[in-house]
Amino acid sequence: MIIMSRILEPWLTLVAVSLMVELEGAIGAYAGMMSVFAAQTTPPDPCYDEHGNPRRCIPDFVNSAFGKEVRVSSTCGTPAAKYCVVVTEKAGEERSRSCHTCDASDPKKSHPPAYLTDLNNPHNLTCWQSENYMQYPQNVTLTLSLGKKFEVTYVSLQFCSPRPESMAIYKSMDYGKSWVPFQFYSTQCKKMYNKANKAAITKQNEQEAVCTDSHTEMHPLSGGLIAFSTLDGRPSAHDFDNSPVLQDWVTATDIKVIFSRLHTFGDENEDDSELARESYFYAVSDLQVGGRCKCNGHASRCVKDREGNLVCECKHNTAGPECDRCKPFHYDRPWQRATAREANECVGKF
Ligand SMILES: [Ca+2]
Repeated sequence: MIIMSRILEPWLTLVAVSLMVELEGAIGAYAGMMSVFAAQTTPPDPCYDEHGNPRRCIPDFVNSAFGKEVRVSSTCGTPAAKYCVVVTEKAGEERSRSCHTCDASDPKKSHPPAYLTDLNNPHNLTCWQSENYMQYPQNVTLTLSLGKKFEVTYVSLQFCSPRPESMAIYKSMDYGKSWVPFQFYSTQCKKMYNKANKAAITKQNEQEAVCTDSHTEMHPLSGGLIAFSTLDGRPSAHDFDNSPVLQDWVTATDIKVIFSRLHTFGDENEDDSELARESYFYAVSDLQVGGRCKCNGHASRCVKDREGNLVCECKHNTAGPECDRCKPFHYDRPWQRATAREANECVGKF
């Protein structure tokens, strides 16, 4: 035993030393990581300059739809149903269809609404899909609540099916009580939405939705995109700071997309209409709502409050979910939105 321990001792010492070195290395790395975290959690406050003077600050640009629940009026798979995808369509050639099953009870064959706002991996697209042949005058509706007011820059949809022949994007500013149109897409704007195709936007109608026949072609049969840019073509966009009309136009608490009419090859009324109708549905791999949490220039981020609601982390002596008023005892001048030049902080005498 004594001999054994003498032989073991140096070895044990060696193990102990190397363990110490490893531990120290780990602690060093850990300390390094901690200082990185510290630097991340306490950066200089973007709402104040280096002299402590207030300045405009805005939350990061995000896809505010990501991970949020979308309420959908029609989803395939309850009960399980066959659907077909047109796989070849060349001039003069027969269309060929590849058929599959949508089954909500089988994770490998389901196409739930959660697939609209999950992580968008281009190599492994996950698609929400409607029931077959929800054709006009039936429509299919997607409704998304952002949880608070956002300033929306764009709304985009990436399709797994052909893009719709007619669809509309609406927004709400009062959590879904009332809706106003954002944009219409249709090959027949006048007939479907009573709007002229590609009407000009002037300073007088900057808050009006436009209809366009762009991006309404049936092709590509999969992978097509619809991207609505809220400020595109609106005259005051370059002077957004001084345009209450456009500030209002881009503000939304909820987004609704209504698919009104499916593109078809015109074969759904033929003898084998059953098979044809199984080829027509809406399918979307990604719904994005790009924008910033609306804080009127008085907060650099939004956080969850005690009730779990998303709210601005207000600075400049402001308060309210959108920093849209002065906090108590700071009413010495009226509340104002911050601009690039002026923070317009609330002030009070003490
Ligand atoms: Ca997806």
